[in-house]
Amino acid sequence: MTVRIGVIGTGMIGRDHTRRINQVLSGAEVVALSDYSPDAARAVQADLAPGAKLHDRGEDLIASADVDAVLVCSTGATHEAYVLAAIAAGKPVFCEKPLATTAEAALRIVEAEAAHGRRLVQVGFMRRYDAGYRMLKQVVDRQIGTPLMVHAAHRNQSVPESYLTPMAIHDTLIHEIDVLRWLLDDDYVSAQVVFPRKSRHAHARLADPQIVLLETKKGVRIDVEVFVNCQYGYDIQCQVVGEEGLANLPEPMTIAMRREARLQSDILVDWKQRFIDSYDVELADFIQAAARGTAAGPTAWDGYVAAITSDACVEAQESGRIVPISLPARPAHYD
Ligand code: ISE
Repeated sequence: MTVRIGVIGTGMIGRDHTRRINQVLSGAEVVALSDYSPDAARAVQADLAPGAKLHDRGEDLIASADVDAVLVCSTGATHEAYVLAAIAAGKPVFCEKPLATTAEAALRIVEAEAAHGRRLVQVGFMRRYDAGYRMLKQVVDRQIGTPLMVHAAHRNQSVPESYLTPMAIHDTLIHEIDVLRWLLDDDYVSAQVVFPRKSRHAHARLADPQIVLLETKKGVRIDVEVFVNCQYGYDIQCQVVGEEGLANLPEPMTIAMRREARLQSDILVDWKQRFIDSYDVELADFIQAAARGTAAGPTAWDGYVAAITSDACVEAQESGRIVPISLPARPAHYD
């Protein structure tokens, strides 16, 4: 069976996922496209999906009888409405992070999925599919004893003027929020944000870098440096310290060169390249599940927990306080 997919939002990642579905993966085809800029959708149609139908409104794409499953890659503020419409139509939906921009909105999605009675939502937390994080998880689960601390860093080379202080949480830290609770099989109980000396490369409305301190239910202490104008590249670090050992996330594969009296290797600059393989694996997982009329991987519940945690982190940014995080009980169907 070929899963007929409609993509809403054809900018950066929507374009890339269309390429992935039509040129890299098997089992699915992009048959419909929609973007608030019709020119952007038309360009993706011309370059990557000549057979796809263009829809002015995402809602019409979701309702279309030709579409079996939906990818929501539009701007975060539009996610809730599109995901709810897909659930109402009974269609599997892959939603890029964040699932929604507020915890209340994410909860509405969780409740709608529960009322529908079958899993339909996969959230685009692709790091869980990354080979490096999967290797790290095996070691953390079996070889370094009980985890005690995590030291992590999320560094972007630079960000545009439109990237503001809270986006360090909603847009950037959100990946660590998800992947670290998966890695540790734990949940968060508090968040604090401290601000080091500001980089001269950060614009006026962005505090950069930031250090986010998280505490988990099991007592693990986590520090994540978020530094989105680090200048030198896109760099993701993660070190877990356990009772009997320590484990690091592997560096991306690269050639070590000896040249002109220097030992050197390249560092990536584009975040889309860093996890390119995991995007392939996450979408393959979605396609397989969608062919069975359901969804796989990170759940709407994971999206909801990430939203609650993000909100706490933003409150911690603004208040300077340690903000408690409390979660309702996880509905049984997410176990
Ligand atoms: C972007 O949206 C991402 O998802 C990247 O992984 C992250 O590094 C970047 O900061 C975000 O803006």
